[in-house]
Amino acid sequence: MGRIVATFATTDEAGVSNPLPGLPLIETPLLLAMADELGLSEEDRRVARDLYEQGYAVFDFPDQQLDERIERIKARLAPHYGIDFADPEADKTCGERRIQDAWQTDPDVRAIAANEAVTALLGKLYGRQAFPFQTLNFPVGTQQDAHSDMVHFSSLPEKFMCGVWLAMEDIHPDAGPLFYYPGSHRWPVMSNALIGRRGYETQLASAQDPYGEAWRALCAAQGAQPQTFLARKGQALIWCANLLHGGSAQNDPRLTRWSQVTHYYFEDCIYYTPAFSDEALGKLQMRRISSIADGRLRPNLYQGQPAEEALKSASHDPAGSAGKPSGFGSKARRALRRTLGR
Ligand SMILES: O=C(O)CCC(=O)C(=O)O
Repeated sequence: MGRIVATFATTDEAGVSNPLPGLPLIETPLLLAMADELGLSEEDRRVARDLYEQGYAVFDFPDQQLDERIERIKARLAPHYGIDFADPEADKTCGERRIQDAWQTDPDVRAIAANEAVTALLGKLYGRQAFPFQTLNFPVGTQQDAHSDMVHFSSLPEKFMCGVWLAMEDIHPDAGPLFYYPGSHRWPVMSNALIGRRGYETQLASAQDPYGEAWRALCAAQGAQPQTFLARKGQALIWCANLLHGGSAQNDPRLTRWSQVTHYYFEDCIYYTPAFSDEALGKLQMRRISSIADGRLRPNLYQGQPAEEALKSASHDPAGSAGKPSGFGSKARRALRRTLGR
C-alpha cells in the first residue's frame, strides 16, 4: 500500500492580522480565533491544536520518495557510526550515536530537512517563515535525559524554534523510543536566571547539565508522566521549543532506531544560546545561523532590522528623546544594548 501523505494548504502566512506577533501562533491563546483567517486546512488545524495544547504533533512526513531516501541515507551513513549493522546479534549501542549536520554532504538528509511542505506548514503555524538550520541522524536511541531544546537554541522573541523528529524505521518499544512530557511546553522556560547560575562565557560538557535537577523537580511536582512515540516508519513529530523530551532507555542493544531530527528557526529573530547567556545582564551568546534550504545566512534581526543597526539607530535616537519628559529614550537604548550583549 502507498504511503499516506498529508497535504498541507500553502496559504502564505503574510497578510493575517495578528495582535501578538511576538508569540508563535501555536503558542498564542488567539490561535483558534485566528484559524479561519490563517486559511488552515482541517489537518493543519489538528496539528496546530495539538501543538498549542500538548506541545507536540504527529504527522505523516509529506515526501513521496521518503522510503528511497531513507534507504540511501542508511547506506551512506552506516559506515561512519562504527557499528556492526550486518550482525543482528551485535550490540548497536557501542559506537557513535549521532551524526550532526550530515545535510552538508548527504542530499537526502538535506531534502528531508528542507522539505517545502513541512517548512510551509511550520511558517503558517508560527506566523514567520521557517527554515531548517541543523540536522542530527541517529542509528540507535539517544537515551538522553528529559530536556528542552531552549537551553541550546533560543530566539528573541522567544519560542520561534522547533524540532521535527522523523522515524526512519518502525520503532520497537525496546529500542529506546523518543519520549516527551505532554503540556510541558507551558512550564517555565529554563534559563540561568531561573536556576541561579551565571552562564555567559562559561564552559560545559553538555549545555543541558545545569538544568537537569530543575527539570526533574518540575516533572515530580507536576506528577508528569512521559509518553513514548512508537512511531511507524515515515511518521514525524514536531516538538515545541520548550517541550521536555528525551530518549528512553534502550532495553535491547541489538536493535536499531534510525531517526533524523531537524531543528528549525524562524525569520526575523535574534538567535542565541541561553546556556551561555545571562539575559538580564544583556549578555547573549549570539548564533550565526544559515538556512539548510538555500545556504544563506539568516541575520539576527530585531523587528525587521539587522540587530546591529537597530542598536545603532536606538543609540543615536534620531527622533531624539527631547520633549520626552521621562528619559524613556535612554532606558530603551540601554535595554536594547543589553539585549545584544553590548
Ligand atoms: O531521538 C531522541 O532520542 C531524542 C532526540 C533529542 O532529544 C534532540 O534531538 O533534542
